[in-house]
Amino acid sequence: MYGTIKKVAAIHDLSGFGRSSLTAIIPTLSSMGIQVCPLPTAILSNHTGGFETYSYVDLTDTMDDFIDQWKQLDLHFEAIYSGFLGSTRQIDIVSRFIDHFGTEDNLVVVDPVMGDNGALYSSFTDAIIPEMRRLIQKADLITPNFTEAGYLLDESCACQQFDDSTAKDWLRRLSDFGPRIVVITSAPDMANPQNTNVVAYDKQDNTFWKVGCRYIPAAYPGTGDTFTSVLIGSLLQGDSLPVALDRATQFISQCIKASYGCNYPKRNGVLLEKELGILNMPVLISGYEMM
Ligand code: PXL
Repeated sequence: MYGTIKKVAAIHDLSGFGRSSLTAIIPTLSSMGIQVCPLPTAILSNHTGGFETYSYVDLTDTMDDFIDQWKQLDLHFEAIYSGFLGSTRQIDIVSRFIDHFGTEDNLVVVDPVMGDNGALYSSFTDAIIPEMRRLIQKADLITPNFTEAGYLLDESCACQQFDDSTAKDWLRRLSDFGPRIVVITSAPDMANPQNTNVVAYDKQDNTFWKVGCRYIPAAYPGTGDTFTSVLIGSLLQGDSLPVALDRATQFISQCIKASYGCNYPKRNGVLLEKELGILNMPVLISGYEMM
């Protein structure tokens, strides 16, 4: 009889240096007892955030063959998780992947990776935005950061105007694209500018959640990938949405604090390997709120 390890199909790039995408996702989910099956979208020497140059091998042409093999193997995944996509053609491939491997019971997660801190990543043009709007229709759960949420909704919002009612409006409108659960990360906290929030909406239960943490003035590439990995791992372990949000937020805060405290270079990503053990400790819920 087979073991009972759950599997996640992870459709992301592999960046050799910098702890983003697959090099963050594989260790994080593996530490949580979940098997990652990577479907690579591109191979880079290093990620694109904070390095002047990078080498890039696009894998679009290899993906269909790869997927055909998985179809022949009749694989089943408890979750499908897509992130950084190297070309708009890849969006169609992921969309068809979801049509084939998505079921009533598994969790389809799309992280609409496009940008951060108010701008698109250097490898994208505006053409990615309507394509990503199309892809999120197929997801059960999406995890845009504040910048990506703004692009998806065609909204530019000054941080001082992002109050709870605006957050709820954005979450609802994003769920109108299709996903049952919407999570926005790095949302500004109007009441406490020294904090940042993760806000979330579960359309089926009609519940809104907020988890706050202290803002640290440092952006490390790959933290979105690690956050979403912990969120998925926690949900697959059977946690509720607010507990999963709480665990993911606490873990990322811990990674950022450990890295910031020793002045670790931002572009190297967070000191993930030092912190992974935390994911196996008893869960202490620190403070999610209903919004
Ligand atoms: O973590 C997001 C990400 C994924 N993949 C590549 C990136 C980035 C962010 O910079 O450059 C290649």
